[in-house]
Amino acid sequence: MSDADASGDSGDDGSGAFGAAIERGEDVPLLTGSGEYTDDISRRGTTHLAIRRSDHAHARIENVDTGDAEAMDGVLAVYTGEDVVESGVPNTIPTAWDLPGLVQPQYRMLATDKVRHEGTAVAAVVAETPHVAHDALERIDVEYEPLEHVTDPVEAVERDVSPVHDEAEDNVAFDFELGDADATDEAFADADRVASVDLRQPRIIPNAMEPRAALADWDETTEKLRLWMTSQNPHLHRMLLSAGTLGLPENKIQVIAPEVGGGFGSKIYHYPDEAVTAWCSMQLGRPVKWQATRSESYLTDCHGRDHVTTGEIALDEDGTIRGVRVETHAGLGAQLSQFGTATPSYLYATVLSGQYTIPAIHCRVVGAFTNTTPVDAYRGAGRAEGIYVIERLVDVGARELGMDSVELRRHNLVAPDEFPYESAAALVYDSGEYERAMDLALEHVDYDELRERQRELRDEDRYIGIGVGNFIESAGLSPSGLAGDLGAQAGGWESSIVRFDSTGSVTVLAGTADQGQGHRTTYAQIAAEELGLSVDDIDVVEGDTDRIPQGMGTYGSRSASVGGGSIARGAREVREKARRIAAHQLETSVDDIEFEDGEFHVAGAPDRSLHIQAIAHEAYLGHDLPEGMDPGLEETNFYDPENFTYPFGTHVAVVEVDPETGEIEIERYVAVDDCGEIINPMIVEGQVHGGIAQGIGAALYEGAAYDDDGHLQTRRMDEYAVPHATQLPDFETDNTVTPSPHNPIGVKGVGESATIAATPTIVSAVVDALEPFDVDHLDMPITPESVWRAAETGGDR
Ligand code: PCD
Repeated sequence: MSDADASGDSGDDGSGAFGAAIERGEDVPLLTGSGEYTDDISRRGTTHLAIRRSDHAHARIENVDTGDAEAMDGVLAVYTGEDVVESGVPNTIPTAWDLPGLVQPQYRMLATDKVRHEGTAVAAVVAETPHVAHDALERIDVEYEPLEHVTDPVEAVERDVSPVHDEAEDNVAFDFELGDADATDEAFADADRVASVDLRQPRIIPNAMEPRAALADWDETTEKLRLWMTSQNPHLHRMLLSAGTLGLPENKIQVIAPEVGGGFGSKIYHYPDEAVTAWCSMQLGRPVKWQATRSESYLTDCHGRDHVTTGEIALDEDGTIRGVRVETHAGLGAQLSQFGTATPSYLYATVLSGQYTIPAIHCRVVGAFTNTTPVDAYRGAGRAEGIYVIERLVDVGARELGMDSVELRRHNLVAPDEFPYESAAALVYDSGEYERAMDLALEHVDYDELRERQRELRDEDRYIGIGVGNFIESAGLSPSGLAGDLGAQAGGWESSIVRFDSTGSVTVLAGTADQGQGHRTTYAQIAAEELGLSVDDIDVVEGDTDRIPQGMGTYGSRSASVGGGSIARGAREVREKARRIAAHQLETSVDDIEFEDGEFHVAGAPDRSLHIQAIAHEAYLGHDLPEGMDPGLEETNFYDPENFTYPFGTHVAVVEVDPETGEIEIERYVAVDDCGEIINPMIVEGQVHGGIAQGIGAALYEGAAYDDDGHLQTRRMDEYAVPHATQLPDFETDNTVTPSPHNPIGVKGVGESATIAATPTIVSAVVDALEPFDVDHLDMPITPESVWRAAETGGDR
């Protein structure tokens, strides 16, 4: 580690594992096919569940006839919403975040009265094989009375439509405000210029490689439920399932997340489907497995974004930003999901200051129910939407002033000596050197020369665009007190256990849950560093609530800072206990013991030493420990950081557009990211690569489309465009390192950063290319058609 303060409080020398590009040990089982995903697991007598879903966007359920399905060979049971109600379980799917004035309609495992979006679960078939279960779905006869539907968040609120929920006649779930409206009005009245942009951030679909799945096994004799599921947060799922949904105490539920093939936010949510799987097992007393099909995933995995926004920026002639005003209609879908309420409010409005000192900010968000799949976290959740708005505003502001957009950015950056920086959008940024990262990114592309080239090429009717995206992210969701003040129904801490055994090997049990991020490698690096061991001495366990008693899970780029912070703290406590044992056995005082490469030795007498692994053995023998010390060598740690971490950086894209065909080619993509101390540079680079790809996907390709009947049109991989590798350039990545003072290892998150940065960067580049055609904004996804149309109609060509 490069920073002495961040590397630990002891001044001891670590093993050098932290910061090394160590290969991901977890990949071997995944690449050789021995990794176990939920669907690979089977219990004796496993049965199979398939879920009948509505093909209406909005309808009253008149009747559900299950007779034919029940009569099929191999069908064990067919359940409807009424059956769940009659079973007497609490049967609610709770949201995890309350907001002032929030309307919280009933949300049940299986619908009873109405279906509110295409894909709503209406009935459940359990059969001996998955094929029979799926065939039986077609034999269920559901009679509907169709109702008027709405899929657009603005229409939902403004047009007189039949409400999604009777409780919210105008379809408004919440009307949220942040910032100072009066101060913002004043800033706008005083400023020299105002620029504005109307924009849409389309609904996108997370597209994890592995569709959701669950296997539930209810043991009637112990009255205990074991539930394997594709979860980013098994403990949170245990909590939400217990009281609210199934009516079991937490100690009667074990949630296991085995290998999980990607989440990107879609596996945070406590969906009805996994709960139904568990409930069916409780009814039948047999194990029940549900594996979503790919189309079922498109239809029911949470979608992301879906914002319609008007943004305004007030500026002085010299480029000083005076204020920002934002009004957004956020589509929530038909139900309030886990983070469906927090994402477009607290995770969105609070980042609207971006990297800039903006004295006055006001944001209003109307959260609207629509007859669509519920919206929840998708990579960047809330922060991506907010940074997109401020970066678009800075670009249109620069256009308004006739100023280079980099100069406008530079003029308003929060300076290094202003940290901790309290923004007008209510966050306190931890640390940052924004200009250093921006300059590094600009250097990579040779910005001034590039602008020169752009001018020359325009004379030849060739149009390149240079897009610059500055971002911050509020990463590492915590601390609990603040989360509570803001309405969260859960804490923001993380928990871990660091345990030596008597042979000197170490097990780290962590409350987070990996879906591909590389926790097993990076957590081993953290523990190895603190304990002076090699990563091979350390085994990392996640994703099993019976092995790891407590945790909050993996989302909001929190695992490195909150989970990793907890592991570092636990490892340090373990090391200090070992130090006391060493002092005792070496017959010296604790203060005289030094620690290096796993070895405790007496200061000035390096040959009088004991290795930490030998001490572990002694700790479990318990024969010769300091007076009053308990045997064993393990610590359970709960860690509640004082604040988020604030990763930041600058991305630059160079594109060429062809106004004749609308074709967009990304020539170069440079990403400079600062995620504080880097645990593993190879993993961080991988996170940035994946993040850029998804950010570009949103800018140029992706979008969930509903037709006039409220049917999802993008429900297969050949209908929903994610970028292919051949459509992406080689990414050029670099880092600056500004440690976070908010956790013991100085790290900031990185998992979502590049997604947040890439989308505005690409949009900025395409719009910049089209400047000669007077185009100052294009909505996503920017397709060749939209470029061609803009070039035809946008300007004076
Ligand atoms: N790291 C390092 N260093 C630093 C930071 C970090 O090394 N400084 C690393 C760690 O350790 C890990 C990673 O990296 O391994 C990441 O981290 P973070 O940032 O902390 O994060 P996390 O928590 O772990 O994770 C989460 C994220 C998110 S959030 C998302 S979406 C996505 C990302 O992650 N998802 C995913 N990424 C990824 N990857 C993969 N492979 N897969 C997936 O699924 Mo949300 O909220 O949920 O919307």
